[in-house]
This record gives sequence, structure tokens and C-alpha cells, in this order.
Amino acid sequence: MMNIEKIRGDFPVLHQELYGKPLVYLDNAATTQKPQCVIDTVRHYYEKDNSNIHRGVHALSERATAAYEASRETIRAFFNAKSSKEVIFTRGTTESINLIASSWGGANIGKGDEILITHMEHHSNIVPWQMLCERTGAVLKVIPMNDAGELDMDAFASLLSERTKLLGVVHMSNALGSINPIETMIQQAHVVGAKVLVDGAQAAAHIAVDVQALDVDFYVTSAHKMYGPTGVGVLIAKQALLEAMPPYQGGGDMILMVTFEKTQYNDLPHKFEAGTPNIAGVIGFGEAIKYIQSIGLHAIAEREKTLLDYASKQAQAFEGLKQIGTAKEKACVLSFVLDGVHPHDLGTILDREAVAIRAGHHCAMPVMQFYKVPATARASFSIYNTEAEVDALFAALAKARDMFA
Ligand code: 7TS
Repeated sequence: MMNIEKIRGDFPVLHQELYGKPLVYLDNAATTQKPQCVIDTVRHYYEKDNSNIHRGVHALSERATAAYEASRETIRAFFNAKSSKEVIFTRGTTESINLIASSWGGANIGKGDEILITHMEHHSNIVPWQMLCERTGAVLKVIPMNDAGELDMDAFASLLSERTKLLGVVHMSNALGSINPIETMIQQAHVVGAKVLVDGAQAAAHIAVDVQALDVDFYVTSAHKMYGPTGVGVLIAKQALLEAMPPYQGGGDMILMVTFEKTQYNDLPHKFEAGTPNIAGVIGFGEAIKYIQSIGLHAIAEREKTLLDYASKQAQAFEGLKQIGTAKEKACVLSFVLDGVHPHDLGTILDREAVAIRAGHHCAMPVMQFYKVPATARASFSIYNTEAEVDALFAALAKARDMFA
């Protein structure tokens, strides 16, 4: 049994009141809260080790570099990447995908090639591909989904062809909670020779990922949705692909030798980390991963499933509430609309009850278009949430419904 009270004790931000009521934080899909160990690690870096990395010969720079590279190793092991050369630090999921679209896409995508994505992608796995298609004359194709928010796997199979150069698929949808069958999809895409990018922004804090077992070409995620700092994330990719890709940005750290005539690029992973990175963020990211490991992803997934089931039962019984996203395989996200109440009004009313949820299109406008709603209200759960907080959510929803009745 997980000790939720002890876990809650690790997160200082949870222990506050808003409008005289205890904070109920249910916006974890947007960003999770940070445990004390991550806050302390970032603080320790700035208080004791602050220095630039990979350059100085002095003690602080050596300590900062060691901590930065130790983080890379922690993250490599967490995702079971073959080598730390395959672990590239970025600003987050969005930058990771833009890096792939720009560097790999620029070198490998041409007129008439097809890029296949799903109907439930976050904008950050749509727009970079549209931009690439505009530049190259490639074609963007979309795998449809059903009313539950599950991908149409027959349609997927028939969309695949030798023209398909890349499949981009979200591991877990932020707007619906659906978990996609990425293992099968990767296998099928590889049969036609396509590369596969999995957007793990939501999944990585909830589902164990083994990039070698999956044989995934690119896996991307953000630290801030995994109890880590904002502004840092990772791109994990097969070494051979990264070796063959041109640099994404030019500048310091990504070079071995520069003359005005020619520049020789640095080895992996540094070739893709131009400029001073988010050193404190990367070090904090490593600590966040250790925090997850200290609880265990399987225990986390099990606990979150219990909480989602508890919330889903109340949602089903709640008059006037329609759930958006009822996939058989889903996690942590309860997206819904309430008869007669705009999701934004709902968000505001709930805020006054100290219940923090997200209302909007969740950067997944095509999902809203599919369900013909302008927006949804979304409660998303994490390991520190409790059944009592779910009850508080539904009590606040009942208040909102009564106000608009
Ligand atoms: N992909 C998915 C599936 C996401 O949920 C998000 C962020 C991103 C990509 C982008 O991640 P970033 O760290 O680069 O911004 N999703 C959300 C959300 O659901 N509410 O706020 C941000």
C-alpha cells in the first residue's frame, strides 16, 4: 500500500489554502508539482555548484558537469536507452519534436512523402509537421479515432504505405487520457520502412517505457510533467539516426573545431546541444527521475488507476456530465463537459472552491472539433491526489451545476 500522506509531505506547494479552503490540485497533465528533493537539488546547484559545463577546468565547473552528465545517465537508464549518446537534452517535448522535424525531416522528407499522425495529437506534434510539409511538399495524413477516443487500427493499417516516412503518435493523449498501442504501431510502421516518433509528454510519468524493447526511433518527453523543472526535456533517439542527422542549431558546445572555412561538429550527444543548456533544470530532471524510481512506476500506475476509477464512477453518476474520452486503455485524465455550463465558467467556479482544473482546448483543437465542443474541463491526477480531493471536485461541480440550473 502506498503511503499517500507521506508522498503529499514531499510536495510543499500542496500545503496551502486558497480562498480559505485547502488547495486541490488537479491540473497535473499541464504540469506536476515538484517534490522537495527536486527543489533542494536545483537550489544546491545554484548555491554551491553554479558554473558553466563542459568548459571550465575549475572545481565548480567540474562538479556542475559531473552532475549534468550524471543526470543524463539516470535518464538513459530510466528509459533503457542503449547509450548516453542517444539522450539529448532539449527545452521539452515541443523542442524535441521541432528538432526532429527540422533536422531529420529536413534531410529525409521530400515531395510526395507522407507523414502520418493521429487525430489526438497535441499541437506540438501537428504544427512542426505541417511546417515541414509546407517546406518540402510532403503530405500530412491523419489516423482517425472512434467516439471513445481510440485509434482506428484498421484505418491505420490502410494508411501505411511505402510513401509513409514517419509515424508520429502520442503515447497518452493529454485531452482524452487514451493510451495508444504504440508497440503494435511501431512494428507495423517499421514493416513499410517508416520511422516512428512517440510523444511521451503525458505517458512518461505514468507508464514504464523501454525504448529498446519498443524499438522506437524517437521518444520525447518533458521534465515538468514528471515532477521535474520546467524548460527542460529530452529526445531519445537511435544513435545511427542521430549520427546521420545534421545539427539542429549551431553554436557553442556542438563543435569540435571551428574555422571560417569549415566547422567540425561535436560527437553525440553534444552535437545537438548548442549553447549553454538549462543546467539546473537537467540536474533537477535527474533528481525527479530518482524520485519516481523511489516510488516505482508500477506502484504509481496502479495507484493512479484506482483514483481514475474512483473519479470515473462519480462522473458516470453525475447528472448532465458527459465524459470526453472513454478509451478502454486510459490513465489519469478525466475530460468532460457539463450541460449548460461553459468549461471556462466551470474552471472559474471551481477555482473559487480551491479546485484547480484546466478548461480549454488543451492544445488539441482537432480533438475538440471531433467531439464538436469548444473546450472541455479536465481534471488530471497524480500520485499525491486523494479520494477526498476527487470528492471535493464533484462537490464543487455540483455547486456549479446548481448555480446554472
Ligand atoms: N505533447 C503532449 C501530449 C502534451 O500533453 C504536451 C503538453 C506537449 C506535447 C507539449 O509539452 P511541452 O512541455 O513542450 O509544453 N500538454 C499540456 C497540457 O495538456 N496542458 O498544458 C500543457
